[in-house]
Amino acid sequence: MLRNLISLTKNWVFLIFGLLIHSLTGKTPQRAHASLVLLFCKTKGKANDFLSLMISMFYPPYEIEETSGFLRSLPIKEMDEIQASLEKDGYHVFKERLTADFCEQILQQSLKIECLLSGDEVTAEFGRRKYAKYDASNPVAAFYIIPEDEITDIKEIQQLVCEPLLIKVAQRYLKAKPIFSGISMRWSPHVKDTPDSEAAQLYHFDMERIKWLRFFFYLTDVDSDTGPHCFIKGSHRTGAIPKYMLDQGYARQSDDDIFKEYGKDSQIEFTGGRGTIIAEDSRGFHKGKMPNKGDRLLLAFELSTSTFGANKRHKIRNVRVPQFREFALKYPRLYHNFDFAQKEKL
Ligand SMILES: O=C(O)CCC(=O)C(=O)O
Ligand SMILES: [Fe+2]
Repeated sequence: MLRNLISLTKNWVFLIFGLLIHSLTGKTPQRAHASLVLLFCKTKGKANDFLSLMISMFYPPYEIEETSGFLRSLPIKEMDEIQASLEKDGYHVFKERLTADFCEQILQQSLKIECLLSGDEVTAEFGRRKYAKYDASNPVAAFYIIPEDEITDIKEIQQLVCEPLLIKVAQRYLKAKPIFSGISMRWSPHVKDTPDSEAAQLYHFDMERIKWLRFFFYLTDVDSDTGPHCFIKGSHRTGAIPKYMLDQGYARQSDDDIFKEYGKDSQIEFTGGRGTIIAEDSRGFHKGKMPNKGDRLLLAFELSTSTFGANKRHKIRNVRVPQFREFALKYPRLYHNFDFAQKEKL
């Protein structure tokens, strides 16, 4: 009991000190990020709720009038429904999709880029970093990670990071000004018959930020065999993860343990055609199901209330979309985690 209290106090001190350093330098000391994870686990999420309430007082949502996106702007009733399902279930699948052409443009560019090979075997085998272009006819790794600076240089991706609908949905959920972070794009081919831990094919919760809403975009058709993203309904809520699981910290969980705890019915397997957009509070349990055949190209990013946590900034080498430039001037906090190249300084 006393040991617990001492540990809690110590971690709050590290966290508050880290927040101070972060506000001065933009960087989070590793120890402070570790304290965020530990306090999430010890308080079943209450620490994050408290911190995000504080942040939302300092950074209340933007007034965003624009309806200039390529996704339809939604009536207030529909926005309320999305908000309610995010709060209750932790996810929302949008009725609107990216067009096939939009997805194809991104996919084609992903094939030209040298990806970082990843996966349990790759990590063990190569040790050092290894890069290769994705070749669907001969995949050699469970995970092909497209380097982040290449992703942010793609025109269509820049269109997505100034898409008013996504920003509006996120800031309603966060109750604060959102910041784009955690941009990733990965090919997950079928290469083996056991789920890959490195490739996020086992259940886990994310904890890179204090509060965030993560968006997933399917750039290929995804059915039950080609690696759908999966989520445990309601597991994002405060108190929803049992103590014995939280006591393991940031650990991966087996399907069996997850189903024992939540029941198999609480698992949502998001199947959907290319262009499907999912919003999810990924502090709840989620994974990418191991593909049994074919492959999946997934784009993801989150909108967070603060960049405190993982020190992962994004570079913008070229601004390719006029609305992106406009938004960067008008809503600077959205791009607080982006470093614009000198020639693109706004
Ligand atoms: O590949 C997936 O569907 C899961 C990805 C994931 O865990 C994440 O983006 O946080
Ligand atoms: Fe994750």
